[in-house]
Amino acid sequence: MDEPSDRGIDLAVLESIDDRLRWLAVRMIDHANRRGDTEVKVGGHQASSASMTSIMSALWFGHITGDDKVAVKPHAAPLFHAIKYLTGELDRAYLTTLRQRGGLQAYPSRTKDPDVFDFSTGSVGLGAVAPLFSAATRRYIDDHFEATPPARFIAIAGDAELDEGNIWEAISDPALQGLGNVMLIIDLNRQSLDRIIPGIQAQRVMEFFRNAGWHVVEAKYGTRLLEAFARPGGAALKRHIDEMSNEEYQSLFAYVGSELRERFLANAERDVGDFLASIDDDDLAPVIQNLGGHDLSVLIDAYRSCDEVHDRPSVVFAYTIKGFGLPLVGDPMNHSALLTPAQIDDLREATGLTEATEWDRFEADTPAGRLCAEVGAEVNNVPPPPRPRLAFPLRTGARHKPTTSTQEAFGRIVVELGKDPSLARRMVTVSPDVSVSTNLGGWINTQGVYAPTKQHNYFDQDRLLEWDPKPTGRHIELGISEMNLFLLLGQLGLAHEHHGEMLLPIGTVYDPFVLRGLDALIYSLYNGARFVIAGTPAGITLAPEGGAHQSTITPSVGLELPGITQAEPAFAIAVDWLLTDGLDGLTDRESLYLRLSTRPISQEPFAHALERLGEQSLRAAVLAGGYRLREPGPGTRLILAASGAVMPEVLEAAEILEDEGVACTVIDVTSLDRLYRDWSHRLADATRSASLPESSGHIETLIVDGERSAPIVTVHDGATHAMAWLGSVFGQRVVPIGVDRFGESGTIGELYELFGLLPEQIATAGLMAIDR
Ligand SMILES: Cc1ncc(C[n+]2csc(CCOP(=O)(O)OP(=O)(O)O)c2C)c(N)n1
Ligand SMILES: [Mg+2]
Repeated sequence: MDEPSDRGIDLAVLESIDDRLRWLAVRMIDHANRRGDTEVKVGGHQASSASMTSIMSALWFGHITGDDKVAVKPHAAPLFHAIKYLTGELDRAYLTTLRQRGGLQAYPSRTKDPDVFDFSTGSVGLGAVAPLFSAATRRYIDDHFEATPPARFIAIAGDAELDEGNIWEAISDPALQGLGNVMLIIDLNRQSLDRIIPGIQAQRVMEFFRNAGWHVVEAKYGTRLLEAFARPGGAALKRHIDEMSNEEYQSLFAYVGSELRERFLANAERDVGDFLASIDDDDLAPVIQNLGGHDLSVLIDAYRSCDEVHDRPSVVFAYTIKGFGLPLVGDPMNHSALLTPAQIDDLREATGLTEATEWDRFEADTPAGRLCAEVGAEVNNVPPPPRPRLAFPLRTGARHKPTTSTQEAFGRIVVELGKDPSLARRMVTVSPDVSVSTNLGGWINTQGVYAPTKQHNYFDQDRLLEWDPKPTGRHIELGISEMNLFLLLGQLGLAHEHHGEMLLPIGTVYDPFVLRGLDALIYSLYNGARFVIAGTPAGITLAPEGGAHQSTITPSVGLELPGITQAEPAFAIAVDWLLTDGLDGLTDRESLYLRLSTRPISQEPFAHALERLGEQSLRAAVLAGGYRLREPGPGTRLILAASGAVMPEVLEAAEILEDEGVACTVIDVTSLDRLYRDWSHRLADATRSASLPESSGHIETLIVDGERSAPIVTVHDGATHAMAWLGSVFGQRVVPIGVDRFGESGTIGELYELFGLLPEQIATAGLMAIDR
């Protein structure tokens, strides 16, 4: 193996880099755990890193080039940092900061690590397919903008990640087929966190990939094993290894020489022993334990074979052993195990290093040093320029019916935005089989459905919905997988950073099923992606649809998640302002989550507010989180604060109360999130500087002087908890009304009654709040 391979790659050089990477990753974790400056275990994964060192060295130093994007298995983060260090992107000082504040993150982070990962990973399964969604985004970009340079999209995942259903949802979606530039590499060490995976049935999993249209490659045996199999009688060795259980094969890694021979042959047929007689004791372990996933030339061949397949994604099953090259190799309990200081000393020595040189890079004028510099110059990340600012109107020209729903308004506004070609070219909608029922029909008819190749349309052209998929289309239809929705939105929402063109992605989803894709939503936000989602319809207001479709806790999800603003407007023009501003905010602010409803309500109260406050000031208030929809008459003060579809009941309750001599202010809370943040951030800042906050933020304009001791009734088609904090700002009593149980089928009236949302019930709650 010492001479340069015929591919122009010097395997000896690659192997020395491979050894150094394994050492650096293991030592970084060791160092983090021996600093002794934390009260909890620091952790880190030496065995998981060692399992895929060769996979990563072969990839970085023997395969990838400039524009390729790679997602790294969560537990291999230290290896990535070691690569970035050796190739010059990461400063040496960081090597001793793993899992430290301001240092290297425990798991790959696009946004927090100093050496930028293409994808964050951590929640297993999501990173394994994120590059697939990125490749789909690249294909979309190439079809709608000038073609980008060729790039490959690669994920390296642990084998236990394949337990996560989101992987199977992704690979089977028709929208994600045909992506020949995708390669998923599975670190098949047959071990997860707790155990050796019982009968992993690798073949069965491979069959799943084949059935989903993937090209499957196995890197099972290393060069030495393959050579042995090819010798006369070698077939017996192959048969014996193939028939052995995972557990038994793995247990052999603790042994060498005659003891290994004895254990290996314990249940073997005679011909296996006969064949092995030709191999010396010293040579036995390097042959029997020679897995493809630790053989650099086998791996590079496997990667290259994937490049030759252009019409579908590839998956490489690289057979490995957890802890390869370390004393804890193959131990079923090695997931969190750490080498002892003495074992570290041995490994340092075996790597040819001393305490003085242990963190060094290769000398620049050595073959390894030159290869590191070459790879660094080609693949290291250049920070992207800032996102462009686009010209958005303050409000679109969309016209709305006198009585309309926020969902209907949303559909019209999206169509209207699409009339400006400079916006339309960047807008892309996505829906998991609910585009029609979330009012994207108009957009689809004007902009078309996307498919990478034009599809034949067998149906008449004059139907209500034109479904004629073609490369110029701007709607991507997914199967019913909310995981796929949020993973795709996440990658579309990183198009600027990954592909050099900013997109304005808008996803629609039935509001309750935001929760079905929640981890993917969190994942995409954590990656720093920016997009808009319309959760619609929401709440018990979609009455007859029943409890399984009625969302209750989604407002809190939107409010509490970082990186996204939750908004729940009641009126059409407010939807327009929020959506237009939200898309503008994708340039330099954050994502937007609109919670919408199919309930048509009269737009008249809003028209009055518009007249009273003026467009400029009302728009600013709506964007800041709320406005005073109704001013009170004289009398005992009461505040009704509400969001969304319940507004007609709230306004009617105010009239009832006014008749009883209660002066009712009605606040339309358009974004609980903005209102809460404005207040709570000021509080946190004040606490930090130990001085009273000068203002409570926008809420001061909603609850004005003279009202700040009045009780508040909060009204929401959602769980009551989300709004209940409103009283804390000025110390007011709160009676929260909303939906704290699962819903059921019925009319809006029946269900509103069930949850105390009818005008009379709201009024009664108001009187109670005053009396108490
Ligand atoms: C969604 C999710 N569930 C659980 C975990 C905790 N966890 C981290 S790694 C792991 C096992 C990983 O096994 P594998 O993917 O085979 O990687 P290996 O350690 O073998 O390299 C588990 C259960 C997680 N990170 N994410
Ligand atoms: Mg594993």
